[in-house]
Amino acid sequence: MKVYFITENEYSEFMKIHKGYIFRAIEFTHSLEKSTALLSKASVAPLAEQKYEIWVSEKKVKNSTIDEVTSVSSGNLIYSRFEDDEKLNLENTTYNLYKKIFSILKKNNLNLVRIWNYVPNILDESGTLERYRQFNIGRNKAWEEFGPKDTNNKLIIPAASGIGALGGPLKIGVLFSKEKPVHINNPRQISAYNYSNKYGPKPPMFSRATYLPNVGLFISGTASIVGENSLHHGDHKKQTIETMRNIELLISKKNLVNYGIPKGYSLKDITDWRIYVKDIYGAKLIEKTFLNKLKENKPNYIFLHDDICRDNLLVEIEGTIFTKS
Ligand code: 3EB
Repeated sequence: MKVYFITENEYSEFMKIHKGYIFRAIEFTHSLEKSTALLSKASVAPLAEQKYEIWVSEKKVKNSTIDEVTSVSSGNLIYSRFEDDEKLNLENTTYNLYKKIFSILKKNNLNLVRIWNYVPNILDESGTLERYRQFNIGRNKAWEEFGPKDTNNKLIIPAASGIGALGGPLKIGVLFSKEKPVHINNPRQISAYNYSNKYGPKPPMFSRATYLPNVGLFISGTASIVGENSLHHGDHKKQTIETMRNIELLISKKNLVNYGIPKGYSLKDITDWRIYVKDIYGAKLIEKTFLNKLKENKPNYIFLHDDICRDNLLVEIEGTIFTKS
């Protein structure tokens, strides 16, 4: 798999060239439209000319509908998209979408690799509870009731991102695999599913990364959090450095060896990045700090403007290391 970030001008030619091999195509847009069969629309504003993220597979892909859910498969991997308008409330919508995810997971004997949650108006607290917290209650409830469990009866929790969207339906993208992945946490950070109730009545359900042998390492949305607390309030530069430090340790040999993974990685191994920036005025400094850290290695990244799930977080960074077997 290879991930490309492309501009409006390049889009139609690119799709023509790679026809039949497109595993995942996302447009980051100000619009609130529903996704179409071949193009996911994330209502997240692009900050640079690159506004499409396209995953191109080496093998021909198969487009299908699994239980009315738009899905694509390529070898060991399956990607499915779930979206729904909020009929009752966000908690209930989240619960129902996750219930559906778990039913497909079990029926088709799949594993969870990585999840992207696009939560409309994530920080809004005009209702009973901040919307990210409502989302977490629904997600947690579905997980407790229907989530996958290991042989010790412990919940299996994959990598994820939980980010804001400008509006529209709740959208969830799920990467499944036929082979068993390994879910990884970070010794600098409390596992998100063990966060205290300081951050909401129910914790967010995700691990810090997921490793899928012969495919790659999927790094969750990572922020300037150490332990469970946000560090460097108001400081774009320091939050970026702290975030990169978290990723560095997460993917290092020192951490991965505890999960039976034969080697470690460094930041330059990350094949594609997403950077979410809360304030446009902080974008230049965040980008400079990010590029500085990678030195001579020119990263493949997309730069997005988005609310992050805690008001004091100014930047969130995620990435993937696609390995060749
Ligand atoms: C954090 O570390 C930052 O709710 O699925 C990162 C990745 C974050 C995933 C999610 C939230 C989620 O807590 C926020």
